[in-house]
Amino acid sequence: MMRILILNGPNLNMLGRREPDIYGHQTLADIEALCRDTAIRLGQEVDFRQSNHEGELVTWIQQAVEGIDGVIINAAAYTHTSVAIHDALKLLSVPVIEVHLSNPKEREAFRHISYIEPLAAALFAGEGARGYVKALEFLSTSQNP
Ligand code: CA2
Repeated sequence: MMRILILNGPNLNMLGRREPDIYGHQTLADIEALCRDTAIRLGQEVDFRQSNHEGELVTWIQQAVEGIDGVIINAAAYTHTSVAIHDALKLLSVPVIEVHLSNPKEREAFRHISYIEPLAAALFAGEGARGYVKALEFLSTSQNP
């Protein structure tokens, strides 16, 4: 069974409470449930996590060097700032998929740079929670082309 680590960065624990026009009405718990349902359909196992702390995300990525077959990451604001997360992702030999609920490239200029994109096998942005589903489907297909 394919084991997928799904990482979520700062403030995503606040989803559904503010800015629904940008991020939708779903909470992070709703997105986790959607990912778990999708993973069951695809025969995957998911470890779904969120942190507001850059170092904690780095540690989780380091731990994924063993025992994980793919990483899906919405690093939130750290997408646009974190060399540390970029460096940690470089340690991985499994596919990394970047996901965003909104499309950062259509927003403020400071969101146009992603430190994750150069390392990502695929990027799903601007489709809300559906992006997480697409990322799981992408990993499923990449394992069994
Ligand atoms: O669109 C995305 O998924 C983002 O990763 C979300 C980040 C943002 O910094 C990225 O540029 C794009 C922000 C997540 C903040 O989530 C909130 C949720 C509720 C209320 C306020 C912020």
